[in-house]
Amino acid sequence: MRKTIATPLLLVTACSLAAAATAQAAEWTMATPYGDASFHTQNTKQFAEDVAEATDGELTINVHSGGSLVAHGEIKPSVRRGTIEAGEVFMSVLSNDDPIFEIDTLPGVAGSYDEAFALWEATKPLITELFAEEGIMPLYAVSWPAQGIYTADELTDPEQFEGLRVRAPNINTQRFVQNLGGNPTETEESDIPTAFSTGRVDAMITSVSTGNSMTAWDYVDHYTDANLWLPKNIIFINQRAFDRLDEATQEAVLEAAARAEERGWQMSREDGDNSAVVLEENGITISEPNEAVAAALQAAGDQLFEDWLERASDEARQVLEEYRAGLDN
Ligand code: PCA
Repeated sequence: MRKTIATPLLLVTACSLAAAATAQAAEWTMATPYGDASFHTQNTKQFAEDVAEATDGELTINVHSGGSLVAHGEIKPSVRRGTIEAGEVFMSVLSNDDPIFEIDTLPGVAGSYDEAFALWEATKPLITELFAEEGIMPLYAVSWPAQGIYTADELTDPEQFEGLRVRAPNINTQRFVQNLGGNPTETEESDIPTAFSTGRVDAMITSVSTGNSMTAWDYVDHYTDANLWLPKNIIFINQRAFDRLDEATQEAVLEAAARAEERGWQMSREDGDNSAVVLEENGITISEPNEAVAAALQAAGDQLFEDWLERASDEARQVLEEYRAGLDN
């Protein structure tokens, strides 16, 4: 008799304790368009693990990779609405919001990791401001290795660009291809194999890392290491979701983000070196552009830059000037 009374009481106590605990603990959903083979996704998953560990499970971030939950173009709107709490995108896909977001896909602005990082530092305040207007907070950004051109044959003559169907990851790269006389198609990273195998594209612009994770050797034989630019992924969260966390948890998120940024840039360098080796091992030849090709890339890049200057806001142009002045010092 006693037993039957005691059991429900115990259950009630256990349930209310559990309820109290879950009222405290938060669970976030995070979406990234990149697959698990990408060092970016590995870094992002490590970030989520670091947060869970530092907060003792007070905040769990579930990372959905490869565009499995939210399509690339919907990630930022979803974070803005609060449908999901966190997201990662290729920063330059936000160029319709403001040209500042595509500053890292312009040739001649930042051609090394150090410069790319300086550019991120210089642009971060303006980007933070623009995000804040939408209730979004940037956490960190990580560069991809430099972008180059994958083709079936070695690029030796700018004429080869004529009508070449080139896969590009954003609008700015499409413009660049057009300036070269080619025929661009915007394709998500995860769609690269289909784009080649269905004959939609003959070439692509991306990094050695993406060439490696998308097994470029199945479709092309050559990589022109043109060092076009070093574009970034940006990782951001919904401001209200952040404000709902207690102070210690907020701090843990920011600390883990700072570590993820540092680790990510290092991973990018290492993955770039390693991927170049893997590409060659799988039969891709890598070379630098010859003089004629370099001149064509330069002209197409100059045009791209001029057009950007016209689109950019005064603030964005000023940020660029400050960044350049900082490099000279
Ligand atoms: N990989 C991604 C973005 C830049 C890169 O190197 C892509 O090609 O989609």
